[in-house]
Amino acid sequence: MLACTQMTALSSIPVLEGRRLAAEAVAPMVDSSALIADGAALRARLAVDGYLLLRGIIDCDEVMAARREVLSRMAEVGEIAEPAEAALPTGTSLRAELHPDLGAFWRSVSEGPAVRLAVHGGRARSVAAAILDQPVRPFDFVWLRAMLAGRASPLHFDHVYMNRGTDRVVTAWIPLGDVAVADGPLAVVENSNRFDDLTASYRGHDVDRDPSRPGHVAESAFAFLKERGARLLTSDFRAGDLCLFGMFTLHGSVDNASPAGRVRLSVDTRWQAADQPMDERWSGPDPKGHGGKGYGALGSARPLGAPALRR
Ligand SMILES: O=C(O)CCC(=O)C(=O)O
Repeated sequence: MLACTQMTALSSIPVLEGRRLAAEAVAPMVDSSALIADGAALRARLAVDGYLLLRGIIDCDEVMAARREVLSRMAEVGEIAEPAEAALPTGTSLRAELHPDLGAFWRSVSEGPAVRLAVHGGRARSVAAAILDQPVRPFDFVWLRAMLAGRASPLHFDHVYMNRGTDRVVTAWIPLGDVAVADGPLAVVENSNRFDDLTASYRGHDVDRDPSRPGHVAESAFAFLKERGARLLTSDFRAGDLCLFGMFTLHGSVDNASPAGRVRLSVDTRWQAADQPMDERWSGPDPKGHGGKGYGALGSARPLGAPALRR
């Protein structure tokens, strides 16, 4: 039974590709928190909606400790002004001078003890186990993102980046702190888990084996949504919230349009069935990542303000 879900109005209409969406092109994600104690209901809801928004899953103190840990490392390299909690960029960066191995620096931030506790801790694990209905293990690699005002992630399926192990993988998107719509949170395309033509065209694509074809939807998101008659779903996320989705739910983020210019922090992690093979790019003590570049291939591993990367 799929009752007990909630929709809360969005605090603002998201901006995408520098333009505000039409009000009718966007809607709030459904809040499925009421189903948390019922694994079968969570799985059924995920199968229907393609995502699960679950509020207050991770201990808020743990999330805020992770946020402080990341911001203090970015303040150390001169990118975030003091007090670092405000997450305001200085407009300059000493990251490349102080840490010529940018991948090693971002790996050290991503492996910070507070970050790891928040994103791989017991609450996140037990939700992932309920979704996959068996014991789970996380990818060792985590995607820590520091998104400047004006930035967003393009629409994509996760499958194309991580399909060398098993298909039994779920993504967990975790805001490090409150991320209101204006801060540029995660967004999913409504019903995209049922875009069978698109799933068929991306299934089996591996962005590292075939770099000639991008992993993301190359056309404008505005045109894409119009063509499909689909809405973009997002939310005002609070510290402790979690959004889960499968490998074939189209998602990205909306523009960080923070009036204050605040940096948006989040981590996306992956959980998979523990008894299944793992994609070798994302496992082990020093995951190889895309093209063997490890954390160095992540856009956020570059000095804050460096041009965005798209794959
Ligand atoms: O946080 C973002 O901007 C994108 C997140 C994402 O692509 C993911 O969670 O897979």
